[in-house]
Amino acid sequence: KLRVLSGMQPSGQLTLGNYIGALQNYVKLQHSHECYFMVVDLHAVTVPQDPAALKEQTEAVAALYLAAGIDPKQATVFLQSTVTAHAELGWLMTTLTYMGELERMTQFKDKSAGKESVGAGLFTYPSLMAADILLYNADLVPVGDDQKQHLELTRDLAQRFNGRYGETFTIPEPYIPEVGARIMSLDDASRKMSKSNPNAGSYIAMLDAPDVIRKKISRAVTDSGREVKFDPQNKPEVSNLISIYSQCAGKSISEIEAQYEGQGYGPFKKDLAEAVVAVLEPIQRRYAEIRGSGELYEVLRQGKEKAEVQANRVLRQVKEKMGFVVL
Ligand code: AQP
Repeated sequence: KLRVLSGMQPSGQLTLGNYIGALQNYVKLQHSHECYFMVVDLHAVTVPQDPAALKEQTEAVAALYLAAGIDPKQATVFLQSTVTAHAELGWLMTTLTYMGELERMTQFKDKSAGKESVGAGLFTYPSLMAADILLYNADLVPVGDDQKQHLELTRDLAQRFNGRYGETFTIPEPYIPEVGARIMSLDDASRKMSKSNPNAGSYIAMLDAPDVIRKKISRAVTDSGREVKFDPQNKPEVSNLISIYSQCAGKSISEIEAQYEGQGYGPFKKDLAEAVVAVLEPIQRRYAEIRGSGELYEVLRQGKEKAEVQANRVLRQVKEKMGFVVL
């Protein structure tokens, strides 16, 4: 079986973008692949986090994995910080990474833009992400479009290590969905939907109540036209909504265009909201059950144990190859 690894940051509430771009693919892949899905809490602290909020969000992301359909019997679900090999290999990968490579990362440029001071961890984050993936010799990494560049760097680092120290790492491939890899903000179609956006109207959180979802969609920016037409260049806002609709309702883009021909945006937005609610409501119900049941920590403990076996094996190999004394 091919091996899959991916993760999400508990840096806010998971959004519909996280779900469509990544989480729903995790759920699909678990049946055919050996999967490791983690909550990347060490990445979340690359920007300041309130400790109580971090803990709550970490539990929420893990519970949402399960609520969305990840079965801990099929896939290993764990918290990154509980498997200490991540931090260790992360450091070793940092030493292998060139400053210029990190300077080219667009996510760093976006997240540091206009800030007076940013933590060094925000800059070196891609090296830790490489470690996350390489520790499991993952073949496939399901991610949204925004992570493509980081994954390229992971591949370069794996090749560099293998070249210098001998074949060690599998070179991972990205697994990027054709539709929905980049869901845009509801208030600005030039920016991706992001859980850390301070404007809650810009995203749909997976845990938003149905009425909140309806309100956010009715307020989503469109254009002054009235044609429901997929044309990302000229109609980025409407095209984004069509992508969301297509993913949530399982309809093709041309079906949606035909369905709303000549009707304007009103009926389209109404149905879109119901399609989103239909996807998220059952997940929210399961989420409430999971948070109430107390099973989460046990799942995460077992996940940690399984992940550790694999990660420690690779870390040991790496340290031996680099010339550390391994006792
Ligand atoms: N807008 C999006 N459309 C499709 N996929 C997306 N992903 C993120 N935003 C979108 C994918 O979700 C996974 C988890 O992302 P992450 O937690 O590692 O952080 P991120 O990529 O930086 O996502 P956010 O939501 O924008 O978080 P913050 O605001 O904390 O930076 C990844 O696979 C990502 O591609």
